[in-house]
Amino acid sequence: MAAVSAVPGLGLAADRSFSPSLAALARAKGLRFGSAVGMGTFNDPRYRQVLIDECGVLVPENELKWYVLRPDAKTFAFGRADRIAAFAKAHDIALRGHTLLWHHPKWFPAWLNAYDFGQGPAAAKNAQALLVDHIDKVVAHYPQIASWDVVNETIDPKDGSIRRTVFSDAMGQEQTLDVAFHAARAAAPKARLVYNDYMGWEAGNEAHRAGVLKLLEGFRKRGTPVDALGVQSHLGTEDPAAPGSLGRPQEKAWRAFIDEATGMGYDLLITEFDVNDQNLPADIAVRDADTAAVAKAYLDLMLDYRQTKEVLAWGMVDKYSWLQGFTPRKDGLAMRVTLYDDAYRPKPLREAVAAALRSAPARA
Ligand code: 9MR
Repeated sequence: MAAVSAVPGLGLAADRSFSPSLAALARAKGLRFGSAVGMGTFNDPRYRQVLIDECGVLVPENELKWYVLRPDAKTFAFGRADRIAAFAKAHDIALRGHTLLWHHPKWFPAWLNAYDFGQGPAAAKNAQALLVDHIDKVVAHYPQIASWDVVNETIDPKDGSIRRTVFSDAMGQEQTLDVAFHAARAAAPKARLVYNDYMGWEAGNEAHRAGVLKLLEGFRKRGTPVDALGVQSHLGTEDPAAPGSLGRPQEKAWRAFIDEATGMGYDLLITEFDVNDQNLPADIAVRDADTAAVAKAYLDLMLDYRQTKEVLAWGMVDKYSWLQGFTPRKDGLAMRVTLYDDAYRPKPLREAVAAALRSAPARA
Protein backbone atom coordinates (compact mmCIF):
# COMPACT_ATOMS: atom_id res chain seq x y z
CA MET A 1 0.00 0.00 0.00
CA ALA A 2 1.25 3.48 -0.78
CA ALA A 3 1.80 6.04 1.91
CA VAL A 4 2.34 9.72 1.44
CA SER A 5 5.23 11.48 3.09
CA ALA A 6 4.54 13.45 6.22
CA VAL A 7 7.41 15.83 5.48
CA PRO A 8 5.87 18.70 3.54
CA GLY A 9 7.58 19.91 0.42
CA LEU A 10 10.08 17.10 0.03
CA GLY A 11 8.34 15.43 -2.86
CA LEU A 12 9.16 11.94 -1.69
CA ALA A 13 8.13 9.16 -4.02
CA ALA A 14 4.52 8.32 -3.27
CA ASP A 15 5.04 4.71 -4.32
CA ARG A 16 7.18 3.82 -1.35
CA SER A 17 5.49 0.92 0.31
CA PHE A 18 6.06 1.15 4.02
CA SER A 19 2.61 0.18 5.12
CA PRO A 20 2.50 -1.79 7.28
CA SER A 21 5.73 -0.43 8.65
CA LEU A 22 8.45 -2.66 10.03
CA ALA A 23 7.65 -1.19 13.45
CA ALA A 24 4.05 -2.36 13.10
CA LEU A 25 5.03 -5.81 11.83
CA ALA A 26 7.40 -6.19 14.77
CA ARG A 27 4.87 -4.88 17.28
CA ALA A 28 2.31 -7.44 16.13
CA LYS A 29 4.74 -10.14 17.29
CA GLY A 30 5.73 -8.54 20.58
CA LEU A 31 8.99 -7.35 19.03
CA ARG A 32 10.51 -3.97 18.34
CA PHE A 33 12.10 -2.86 15.08
CA GLY A 34 14.33 0.17 14.77
CA SER A 35 17.56 1.69 13.56
CA ALA A 36 20.69 3.56 14.46
CA VAL A 37 20.78 7.26 13.72
CA GLY A 38 23.87 9.46 13.79
CA MET A 39 24.38 13.19 13.37
CA GLY A 40 24.99 12.89 9.61
CA THR A 41 21.79 11.01 8.96
CA PHE A 42 19.83 12.96 11.51
CA ASN A 43 20.41 16.17 9.58
CA ASP A 44 18.84 14.61 6.45
CA PRO A 45 15.07 15.16 6.53
CA ARG A 46 14.41 12.29 4.13
CA TYR A 47 16.31 9.95 6.40
CA ARG A 48 14.37 11.23 9.39
CA GLN A 49 11.19 10.47 7.47
CA VAL A 50 12.28 6.85 6.93
CA LEU A 51 12.87 6.61 10.69
CA ILE A 52 9.43 8.03 11.41
CA ASP A 53 7.82 5.68 8.90
CA GLU A 54 9.58 2.46 9.88
CA CYS A 55 10.99 2.58 13.40
CA GLY A 56 9.65 1.79 16.85
CA VAL A 57 13.04 2.32 18.46
CA LEU A 58 16.14 4.39 17.69
CA VAL A 59 19.69 4.22 18.94
CA PRO A 60 22.28 6.99 18.60
CA GLU A 61 25.07 5.56 16.44
CA ASN A 62 27.95 7.40 18.13
CA GLU A 63 26.49 10.23 20.20
CA LEU A 64 26.53 8.43 23.57
CA LYS A 65 30.08 7.16 23.28
CA TRP A 66 32.67 8.50 25.69
CA TYR A 67 34.67 10.09 22.88
CA VAL A 68 31.66 12.22 21.94
CA LEU A 69 30.10 12.78 25.36
CA ARG A 70 33.22 13.38 27.41
CA PRO A 71 35.64 16.07 26.24
CA ASP A 72 37.27 15.78 29.68
CA ALA A 73 36.85 14.18 33.08
CA LYS A 74 34.41 16.84 34.30
CA THR A 75 32.32 17.75 31.26
CA PHE A 76 29.33 16.03 29.67
CA ALA A 77 28.50 17.13 26.11
CA PHE A 78 24.92 15.93 25.84
CA GLY A 79 23.90 18.25 22.99
CA ARG A 80 23.98 15.86 20.04
CA ALA A 81 22.39 12.91 21.80
CA ASP A 82 19.78 15.29 23.21
CA ARG A 83 18.67 16.21 19.68
CA ILE A 84 18.12 12.56 18.82
CA ALA A 85 16.37 11.92 22.13
CA ALA A 86 14.02 14.87 21.57
CA PHE A 87 13.22 13.67 18.04
CA ALA A 88 12.42 10.16 19.32
CA LYS A 89 10.17 11.57 22.01
CA ALA A 90 8.38 13.92 19.62
CA HIS A 91 7.53 10.97 17.36
CA ASP A 92 6.73 8.56 20.15
CA ILE A 93 9.66 6.32 19.24
CA ALA A 94 11.56 4.45 21.97
CA LEU A 95 15.27 5.06 22.50
CA ARG A 96 18.08 2.58 23.21
CA GLY A 97 21.40 3.58 24.73
CA HIS A 98 24.72 2.66 23.09
CA THR A 99 26.99 2.48 25.05
CA LEU A 100 27.97 3.22 28.65
CA LEU A 101 31.34 1.49 28.37
CA TRP A 102 32.94 0.50 25.08
CA HIS A 103 35.62 -1.36 26.96
CA HIS A 104 38.42 -1.05 24.43
CA PRO A 105 41.20 1.57 24.66
CA LYS A 106 40.87 2.34 20.95
CA TRP A 107 37.49 3.95 21.63
CA PHE A 108 38.38 5.78 24.83
CA PRO A 109 39.07 9.51 24.55
CA ALA A 110 42.80 10.25 24.71
CA TRP A 111 42.49 11.98 28.08
CA LEU A 112 40.94 8.82 29.55
CA ASN A 113 43.64 6.51 28.21
CA ALA A 114 46.18 8.85 29.81
CA TYR A 115 44.31 9.22 33.08
CA ASP A 116 46.33 8.69 36.23
CA PHE A 117 44.24 6.96 38.89
CA GLY A 118 47.18 6.73 41.29
CA GLN A 119 48.59 3.58 42.87
CA GLY A 120 47.29 0.60 44.85
CA PRO A 121 43.80 0.52 46.38
CA ALA A 122 43.35 4.24 45.78
CA ALA A 123 43.63 3.61 42.03
CA ALA A 124 40.75 1.13 42.08
CA LYS A 125 38.66 3.55 44.13
CA ASN A 126 39.35 6.48 41.82
CA ALA A 127 38.70 4.47 38.68
CA GLN A 128 35.44 3.18 40.08
CA ALA A 129 34.40 6.70 41.04
CA LEU A 130 34.96 8.03 37.51
CA LEU A 131 33.16 5.13 35.83
CA VAL A 132 30.21 5.14 38.22
CA ASP A 133 29.87 8.93 37.98
CA HIS A 134 29.72 8.64 34.17
CA ILE A 135 27.08 5.93 34.25
CA ASP A 136 25.00 7.69 36.93
CA LYS A 137 24.93 10.98 35.06
CA VAL A 138 24.35 9.59 31.57
CA VAL A 139 21.61 7.19 32.64
CA ALA A 140 19.92 9.89 34.75
CA HIS A 141 20.02 12.29 31.81
CA TYR A 142 18.00 9.89 29.61
CA PRO A 143 15.15 8.46 31.66
CA GLN A 144 13.41 7.57 28.36
CA ILE A 145 16.07 4.91 27.64
CA ALA A 146 14.84 1.53 28.87
CA SER A 147 17.44 -0.64 27.13
CA TRP A 148 21.16 0.01 27.55
CA ASP A 149 24.24 -1.50 25.94
CA VAL A 150 26.07 -1.20 29.24
CA VAL A 151 29.27 -2.83 28.00
CA ASN A 152 30.24 -3.08 24.33
CA GLU A 153 32.82 -5.27 22.62
CA THR A 154 35.25 -6.09 25.39
CA ILE A 155 36.11 -9.56 24.13
CA ASP A 156 39.19 -9.79 21.91
CA PRO A 157 38.06 -11.84 18.89
CA LYS A 158 41.57 -13.27 18.48
CA ASP A 159 41.66 -15.28 21.70
CA GLY A 160 38.41 -14.60 23.58
CA SER A 161 40.13 -12.70 26.39
CA ILE A 162 38.77 -9.57 28.06
CA ARG A 163 40.46 -6.41 26.83
CA ARG A 164 42.59 -4.28 29.12
CA THR A 165 41.97 -0.59 29.64
CA VAL A 166 42.97 2.04 32.20
CA PHE A 167 39.87 1.02 34.15
CA SER A 168 40.69 -2.68 34.21
CA ASP A 169 44.35 -1.99 35.04
CA ALA A 170 43.11 -0.16 38.13
CA MET A 171 40.13 -2.33 39.08
CA GLY A 172 40.59 -5.70 37.40
CA GLN A 173 38.90 -6.90 34.23
CA GLU A 174 35.77 -8.69 35.49
CA GLN A 175 35.49 -6.16 38.30
CA THR A 176 35.36 -3.25 35.85
CA LEU A 177 32.54 -4.83 33.87
CA ASP A 178 30.68 -5.76 37.06
CA VAL A 179 31.00 -2.21 38.38
CA ALA A 180 29.47 -0.93 35.13
CA PHE A 181 26.48 -3.26 35.26
CA HIS A 182 25.84 -2.69 38.97
CA ALA A 183 26.01 1.08 38.45
CA ALA A 184 23.59 0.85 35.51
CA ARG A 185 21.17 -1.29 37.54
CA ALA A 186 21.27 1.19 40.41
CA ALA A 187 20.71 4.13 38.07
CA ALA A 188 17.96 2.48 36.00
CA PRO A 189 16.45 -0.36 38.02
CA LYS A 190 13.86 -1.22 35.37
CA ALA A 191 16.01 -0.95 32.23
CA ARG A 192 17.13 -3.94 30.16
CA LEU A 193 20.91 -4.19 30.63
CA VAL A 194 22.80 -5.62 27.68
CA TYR A 195 26.26 -6.96 26.89
CA ASN A 196 26.73 -6.14 23.18
CA ASP A 197 29.27 -7.72 20.82
CA TYR A 198 29.85 -8.72 17.17
CA MET A 199 30.69 -12.41 17.38
CA GLY A 200 28.91 -13.70 14.28
CA TRP A 201 27.68 -16.92 12.77
CA GLU A 202 30.36 -16.96 10.06
CA ALA A 203 33.48 -19.12 10.19
CA GLY A 204 36.33 -17.30 11.92
CA ASN A 205 34.26 -16.24 14.95
CA GLU A 206 34.87 -19.38 17.03
CA ALA A 207 37.24 -17.85 19.60
CA HIS A 208 35.10 -14.74 19.84
CA ARG A 209 31.94 -16.75 20.56
CA ALA A 210 33.75 -18.89 23.15
CA GLY A 211 35.06 -15.77 24.89
CA VAL A 212 31.62 -14.19 25.00
CA LEU A 213 30.08 -17.35 26.48
CA LYS A 214 32.77 -17.44 29.14
CA LEU A 215 32.05 -13.80 29.95
CA LEU A 216 28.29 -14.46 30.16
CA GLU A 217 28.91 -17.45 32.44
CA GLY A 218 31.07 -15.32 34.70
CA PHE A 219 28.33 -12.69 34.96
CA ARG A 220 25.86 -15.34 36.11
CA LYS A 221 28.30 -16.89 38.62
CA ARG A 222 29.02 -13.53 40.19
CA GLY A 223 25.42 -12.33 40.13
CA THR A 224 26.21 -9.43 37.80
CA PRO A 225 22.95 -7.84 36.64
CA VAL A 226 22.99 -8.53 32.88
CA ASP A 227 19.65 -9.19 31.17
CA ALA A 228 20.46 -9.75 27.54
CA LEU A 229 23.09 -10.44 24.93
CA GLY A 230 23.21 -7.88 22.14
CA VAL A 231 24.03 -9.78 18.97
CA GLN A 232 25.20 -7.05 16.63
CA SER A 233 24.54 -9.04 13.44
CA HIS A 234 26.84 -7.36 10.96
CA LEU A 235 26.33 -10.23 8.55
CA GLY A 236 28.77 -11.26 5.87
CA THR A 237 28.10 -12.69 2.43
CA GLU A 238 30.17 -15.01 0.31
CA ASP A 239 31.06 -14.78 -3.32
CA PRO A 240 29.00 -17.65 -4.72
CA ALA A 241 31.73 -18.14 -7.33
CA ALA A 242 34.18 -18.98 -4.57
CA PRO A 243 32.45 -21.31 -2.13
CA GLY A 244 34.22 -21.64 1.18
CA SER A 245 35.49 -18.09 1.13
CA LEU A 246 35.27 -15.89 4.18
CA GLY A 247 31.79 -15.46 5.53
CA ARG A 248 30.34 -18.96 5.39
CA PRO A 249 27.70 -19.36 8.12
CA GLN A 250 28.22 -22.12 10.69
CA GLU A 251 24.60 -22.70 11.49
CA LYS A 252 25.06 -25.61 13.87
CA ALA A 253 27.78 -23.93 15.92
CA TRP A 254 25.75 -20.72 15.94
CA ARG A 255 22.65 -22.44 17.27
CA ALA A 256 24.80 -24.05 19.97
CA PHE A 257 26.11 -20.59 20.91
CA ILE A 258 22.64 -19.07 21.07
CA ASP A 259 21.33 -22.09 22.99
CA GLU A 260 24.07 -21.64 25.58
CA ALA A 261 23.32 -17.94 26.00
CA THR A 262 19.56 -18.41 26.27
CA GLY A 263 20.12 -21.46 28.50
CA MET A 264 21.82 -19.13 30.98
CA GLY A 265 18.67 -17.02 30.98
CA TYR A 266 19.78 -14.21 28.70
CA ASP A 267 17.37 -12.49 26.35
CA LEU A 268 18.64 -11.62 22.87
CA LEU A 269 18.64 -8.39 20.89
CA ILE A 270 19.71 -7.94 17.30
CA THR A 271 21.35 -4.58 17.79
CA GLU A 272 23.25 -3.59 14.62
CA PHE A 273 21.90 -5.49 11.64
CA ASP A 274 23.33 -5.00 8.14
CA VAL A 275 24.54 -7.32 5.38
CA ASN A 276 27.98 -6.77 3.86
CA ASP A 277 28.02 -7.26 0.07
CA GLN A 278 31.73 -6.63 -0.52
CA ASN A 279 32.31 -10.14 -1.93
CA LEU A 280 29.24 -10.32 -4.13
CA PRO A 281 29.23 -9.73 -7.89
CA ALA A 282 28.63 -6.21 -9.22
CA ASP A 283 25.16 -6.96 -10.60
CA ILE A 284 22.70 -5.14 -8.37
CA ALA A 285 19.87 -7.65 -8.74
CA VAL A 286 22.22 -10.50 -7.76
CA ARG A 287 23.60 -8.59 -4.80
CA ASP A 288 20.17 -7.58 -3.55
CA ALA A 289 18.84 -11.12 -3.88
CA ASP A 290 21.85 -12.61 -2.08
CA THR A 291 21.86 -10.16 0.82
CA ALA A 292 18.10 -10.65 1.21
CA ALA A 293 18.47 -14.45 1.24
CA VAL A 294 21.22 -14.35 3.89
CA ALA A 295 19.15 -11.95 5.97
CA LYS A 296 16.01 -14.06 5.78
CA ALA A 297 17.82 -17.26 6.79
CA TYR A 298 19.53 -15.49 9.68
CA LEU A 299 16.50 -13.60 10.95
CA ASP A 300 14.29 -16.69 10.74
CA LEU A 301 16.77 -18.54 12.93
CA MET A 302 17.10 -15.69 15.43
CA LEU A 303 13.41 -14.79 15.63
CA ASP A 304 12.53 -18.43 16.22
CA TYR A 305 14.01 -17.84 19.69
CA ARG A 306 11.27 -16.19 21.75
CA GLN A 307 14.11 -14.60 23.74
CA THR A 308 14.83 -12.26 20.81
CA LYS A 309 13.09 -9.00 21.72
CA GLU A 310 14.35 -6.33 19.37
CA VAL A 311 15.74 -5.97 15.86
CA LEU A 312 17.72 -2.83 15.09
CA ALA A 313 19.32 -2.04 11.75
CA TRP A 314 22.66 -0.21 11.84
CA GLY A 315 21.32 2.50 9.58
CA MET A 316 18.50 2.49 7.04
CA VAL A 317 19.96 3.98 3.83
CA ASP A 318 22.97 2.57 1.96
CA LYS A 319 24.95 5.73 1.38
CA TYR A 320 25.22 6.49 5.09
CA SER A 321 26.39 3.04 6.17
CA TRP A 322 29.66 2.80 8.09
CA LEU A 323 30.52 -0.12 5.78
CA GLN A 324 31.00 2.19 2.76
CA GLY A 325 34.24 3.34 4.34
CA PHE A 326 35.09 0.28 6.42
CA THR A 327 35.05 -2.47 3.77
CA PRO A 328 34.79 -0.74 0.39
CA ARG A 329 34.25 -3.02 -2.62
CA LYS A 330 37.28 -3.71 -4.79
CA ASP A 331 35.35 -2.61 -7.90
CA GLY A 332 34.65 0.77 -6.32
CA LEU A 333 30.87 0.37 -6.53
CA ALA A 334 28.78 1.68 -3.66
CA MET A 335 27.78 -1.02 -1.20
CA ARG A 336 24.13 -2.07 -0.81
CA VAL A 337 24.08 -3.13 2.82
CA THR A 338 20.95 -1.59 4.34
CA LEU A 339 17.19 -1.74 3.78
CA TYR A 340 16.82 1.36 1.58
CA ASP A 341 18.76 2.48 -1.48
CA ASP A 342 20.21 5.94 -2.02
CA ALA A 343 16.96 7.14 -3.60
CA TYR A 344 15.19 6.14 -0.37
CA ARG A 345 13.44 3.22 -2.05
CA PRO A 346 12.93 0.00 -0.08
CA LYS A 347 15.11 -2.87 -1.31
CA PRO A 348 14.71 -6.65 -1.22
CA LEU A 349 16.60 -6.54 2.08
CA ARG A 350 13.71 -4.57 3.57
CA GLU A 351 11.30 -7.18 2.23
CA ALA A 352 13.41 -9.95 3.80
CA VAL A 353 13.19 -8.23 7.19
CA ALA A 354 9.43 -7.74 6.74
CA ALA A 355 8.97 -11.39 5.75
CA ALA A 356 10.98 -12.60 8.74
CA LEU A 357 8.91 -10.43 11.09
CA ARG A 358 5.71 -11.72 9.48
CA SER A 359 6.67 -15.34 9.97
CA ALA A 360 8.16 -14.89 13.46
CA PRO A 361 6.32 -16.58 16.29
CA ALA A 362 4.56 -14.13 18.61
CA ARG A 363 6.15 -13.49 21.98
CA ALA A 364 4.95 -11.91 25.18
O1 9MR B 1 28.87 3.06 12.81
C1 9MR B 1 29.76 3.59 13.76
C2 9MR B 1 30.78 4.50 13.08
O2 9MR B 1 30.12 5.66 12.59
C3 9MR B 1 31.87 4.92 14.06
O3 9MR B 1 32.89 5.63 13.40
C4 9MR B 1 32.47 3.71 14.76
C5 9MR B 1 33.43 4.10 15.85
O4 9MR B 1 32.79 4.78 16.89
O5 9MR B 1 31.43 2.93 15.36
C6 9MR B 1 30.48 2.44 14.45
O6 9MR B 1 29.53 1.67 15.13
C7 9MR B 1 30.03 0.49 15.75
C8 9MR B 1 29.25 0.29 17.03
O7 9MR B 1 29.36 1.42 17.85
C9 9MR B 1 29.72 -0.95 17.75
N1 9MR B 1 29.72 -2.10 16.90
C10 9MR B 1 30.36 -1.97 15.60
C11 9MR B 1 29.80 -0.75 14.87
C12 9MR B 1 30.41 -0.64 13.50
O8 9MR B 1 31.78 -0.42 13.60
